[in-house]
Amino acid sequence: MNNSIEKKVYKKIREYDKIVIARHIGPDPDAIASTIALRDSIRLTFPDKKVVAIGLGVSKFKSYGILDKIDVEEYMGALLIVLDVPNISRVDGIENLNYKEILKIDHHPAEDIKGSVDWTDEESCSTCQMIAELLLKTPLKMDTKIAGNLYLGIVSDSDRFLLPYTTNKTFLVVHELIKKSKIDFTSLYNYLYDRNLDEVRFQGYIAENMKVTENGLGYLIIPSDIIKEYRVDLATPANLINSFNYIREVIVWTFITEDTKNGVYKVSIRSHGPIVNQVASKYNGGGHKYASGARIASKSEVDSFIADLDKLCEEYKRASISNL
Ligand SMILES: [Mn+2]
Repeated sequence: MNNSIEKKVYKKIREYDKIVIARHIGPDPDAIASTIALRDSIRLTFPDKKVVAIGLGVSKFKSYGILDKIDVEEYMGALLIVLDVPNISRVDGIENLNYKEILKIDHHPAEDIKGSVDWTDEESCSTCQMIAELLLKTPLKMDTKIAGNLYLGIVSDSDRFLLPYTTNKTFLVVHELIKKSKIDFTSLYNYLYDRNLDEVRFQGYIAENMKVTENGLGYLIIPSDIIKEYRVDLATPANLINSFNYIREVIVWTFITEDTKNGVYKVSIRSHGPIVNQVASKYNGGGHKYASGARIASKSEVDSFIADLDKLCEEYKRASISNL
């Protein structure tokens, strides 16, 4: 493994007796699976180390494993491993933690977190792909549960190998993962794709009500009453957004969900062409070039956000026509 980044990560992990692993707020399967897989691998490899994976638990993700509650006193001076998030303000659960240094592993474009060991790979489809590489290339151990978690994180973040971040390396890593762990991967899909009828009906509501501009922006503002009426939760629109891919009339699409409790609009954005993360960062968000999120404080800002995205679509359309 020479002096590879994986080796540097491994050495840093080996150096510490106390390790806290954290990820972004509002976690997705990649964030949850990567933290739990790395924690379990460190526990398996170094039984004497104290290692925890923190952040608010999400009940529908409990099949990946249970997150830890910590006593911050006990983890004073620990190594903080930050996964799947580039900005410190979005790391879940580290407010009172007195850590010594940060080790960062992430596939988002770099922002303010700078790890003393910093592995940022924008080419990677998921953080789970990076953790799988780490486990395959270093003495860190893997069992069936760990491999299954990593597989699901990769499948989820790449949207079943559909998104452009899926590369030959993704398939190589998945091949090695399955070969080494012998996971029965088809039986795992139920954990990702199981859903109730309320959610399917809510997907129908979105399809019925999404507005599409002549520039190809699909958008929908979802009032909190509708969330209640369909018995889904505030995270559901974001979970459904990839299902609206491959609609001929739509090049960028966004769901804006009213969160009355926190007084914000939670926004998810996907794109087929225009790069959307700059618009997202203008509205207190960020993310990938073609998959971003934001949090908007007021209805008037929501309107200007929609106008900005529509302009982006218009420019994109004009540029594609002049390239013909
Ligand atoms: Mn991710």
